[in-house]
Amino acid sequence: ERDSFPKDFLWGSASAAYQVEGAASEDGKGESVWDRFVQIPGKTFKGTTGEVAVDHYHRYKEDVQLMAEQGLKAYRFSVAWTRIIPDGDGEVNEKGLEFYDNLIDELIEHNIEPVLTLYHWDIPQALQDKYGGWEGRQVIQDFTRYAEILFKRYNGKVKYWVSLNEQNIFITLGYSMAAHPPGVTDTKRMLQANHIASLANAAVIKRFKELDIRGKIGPSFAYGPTYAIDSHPENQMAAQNNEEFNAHYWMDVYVNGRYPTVAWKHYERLGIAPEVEPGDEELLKAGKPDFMGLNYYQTNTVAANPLDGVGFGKMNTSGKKGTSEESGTPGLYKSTQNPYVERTDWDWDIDPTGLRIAMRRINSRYNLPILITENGLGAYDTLEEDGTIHDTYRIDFIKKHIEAIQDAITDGVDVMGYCTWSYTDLLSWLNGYQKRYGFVYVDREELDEKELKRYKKDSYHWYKKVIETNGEE
Ligand code: BGP
Repeated sequence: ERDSFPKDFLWGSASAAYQVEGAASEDGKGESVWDRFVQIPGKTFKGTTGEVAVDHYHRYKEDVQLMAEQGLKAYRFSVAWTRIIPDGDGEVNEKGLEFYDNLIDELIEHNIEPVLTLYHWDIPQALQDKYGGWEGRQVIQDFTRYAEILFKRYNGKVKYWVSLNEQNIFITLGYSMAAHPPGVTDTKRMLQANHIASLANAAVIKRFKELDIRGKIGPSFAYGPTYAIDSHPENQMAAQNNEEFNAHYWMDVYVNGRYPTVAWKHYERLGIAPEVEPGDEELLKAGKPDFMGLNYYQTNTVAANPLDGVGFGKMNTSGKKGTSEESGTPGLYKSTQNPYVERTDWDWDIDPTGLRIAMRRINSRYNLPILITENGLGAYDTLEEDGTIHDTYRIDFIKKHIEAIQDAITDGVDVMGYCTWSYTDLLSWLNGYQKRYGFVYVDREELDEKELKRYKKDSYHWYKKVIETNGEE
């Protein structure tokens, strides 16, 4: 017998500005690092960009209408910094704010709780040029100023705020595989940029408290538990390493304001630990989040990796099963294939139990409520002639993950809500538009006429029932 979901559970869904909005240079919007990065040949799948995306900027009313009809309780979206302050630190662009005023009002009018993400990877290009973006300490002030504008404007309207989305992903992919902007491969710079991003994260949370904003704030962290391939002690050690270096290294800082000892000593030994200045630790400690936002997609399975072993390997961004390569950190761990789970066409392990484990670990190590800010299945969908999409695989995926959440609730974990990734189909940063996540199908074939017609998938109707029955469907 499982416990029921709390009465006020937030059944939601999510998106991010660059992935849905389009209107990349409309109404005074400035250029972000992603607007620039996608222009570099070979960086994204077949050169896809978010210039038009799914045109949410012009169709937000239609999209909110679909949400309302479905009974959605919460919608997580991000604000594009470059709409609000086009060059990052200069004039405020009223036109950009108006878009979010309208979106938020529309949501509230339809009883949908807005969940606002301050930063989903699109730092202004001007700040990248000026001081290296996340590598410049000035970003702490500039990001706080931007956040403060939104805090004050939407105080009382928006009750749930996400500070940084997946700091671990935008930093590691940006500085260790050159896969995200700024397209660098340099571990020392990565750790330094990361430290500054942590300070910026803490600074906005601290400001939120000082301003006494009515609501809750926390980061969204990409976490999937690590398994060892078997019980060999060295493989167990590899799994422990992966947890320390890829999870505690961030979450410990968010919650306790300090780096985990093992990873810190390791980086110090290599001479690449970040430069901590006086006052940093105090700031980190002052920025404790109200909840942990959890983005969960998959678990990792690892084995020991010798000092001359594999480094970063190729990711599968083509959607051709089995094309990802082994990857790891020499001396610490390397990825291996879990023989017990199925994988998606992009080689992501499908593992609902991993979500329950993730939630229990966060609960016992950090003792914070959890808001699941992303979870979903990227897949190929087929639009039938009659306008239906039979995505039973997605229903199956989400259903099992909801059960895992209910198990975690039964275990005693405090969960505020569940946002699926994503609401409509949208741009997958590196995988183009063919990797679909939405409840709502967007037909990009008709891009020429800028039709971008929306169709309800089977999962749309199914999730409606989940919401109606508070998760008992
Ligand atoms: C998360 C991001 C999202 C989204 C999702 C799916 O890391 O926060 O923005 O993109 O992953 O990933 P992908 O698009 O690579 O399939």
